[in-house]
Amino acid sequence: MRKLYGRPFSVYVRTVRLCLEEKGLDYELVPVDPFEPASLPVWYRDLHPFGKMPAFEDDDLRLYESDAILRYLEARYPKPSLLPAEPAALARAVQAMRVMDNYAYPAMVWSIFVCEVHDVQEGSMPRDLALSQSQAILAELDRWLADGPWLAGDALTLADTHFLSAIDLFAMTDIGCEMIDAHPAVRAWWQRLRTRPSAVATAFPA
Ligand SMILES: N[C@@H](CCC(=O)N[C@@H](CS)C(=O)NCC(=O)O)C(=O)O
Repeated sequence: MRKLYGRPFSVYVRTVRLCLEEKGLDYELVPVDPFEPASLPVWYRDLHPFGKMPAFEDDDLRLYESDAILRYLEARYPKPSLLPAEPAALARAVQAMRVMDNYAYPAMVWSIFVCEVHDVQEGSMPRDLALSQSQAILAELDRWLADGPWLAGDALTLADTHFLSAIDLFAMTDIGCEMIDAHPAVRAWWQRLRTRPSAVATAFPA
């Protein structure tokens, strides 16, 4: 039986859940919360030596790092395919996923969403910088969406599902909503994505 360890509010747990749901794969979500280190069972260090979420098991295979888990799922359960075969589209998908990790996650999630919604004083960067990074990210999404309805072209890929949570959380702030509204192609893509059964099934808890 596949087991995914983590909590439903985590961006990186959700990216794996979205992949599992899109591929129609059953799994058990085992609740461990690295944000409450005292609650972490001792055995969790065997699954994730760095104490983050998610960790994943498929029979005897144990993995951590969401990208490794996603690559495994894509290779082991190739239907439906969630990464393009064509080299340029594959590169675009991978590039979009790294833009989410390296720019959207720190700016949109940790510096705008967390500070505004959880009333945290200091994000991972100053607010002005986070807003200009967010603006650059939305402009890139717009540019990519000029080539097709999904971030890497004609078909939904892991790039779309990986990006969804950052936009969902950013949109929970007034400024995020305003900025998304100023990018109609991004708003339409987000609407298409967030209403998919996989997105509804893994929506962040209220
Ligand atoms: N690069 C890791 C990132 C995992 C990550 O940062 N997880 C966050 C939750 S979304 C976490 O466990 N944070 C707990 C902490 O930093 O103490 C991956 O892709 O799996």
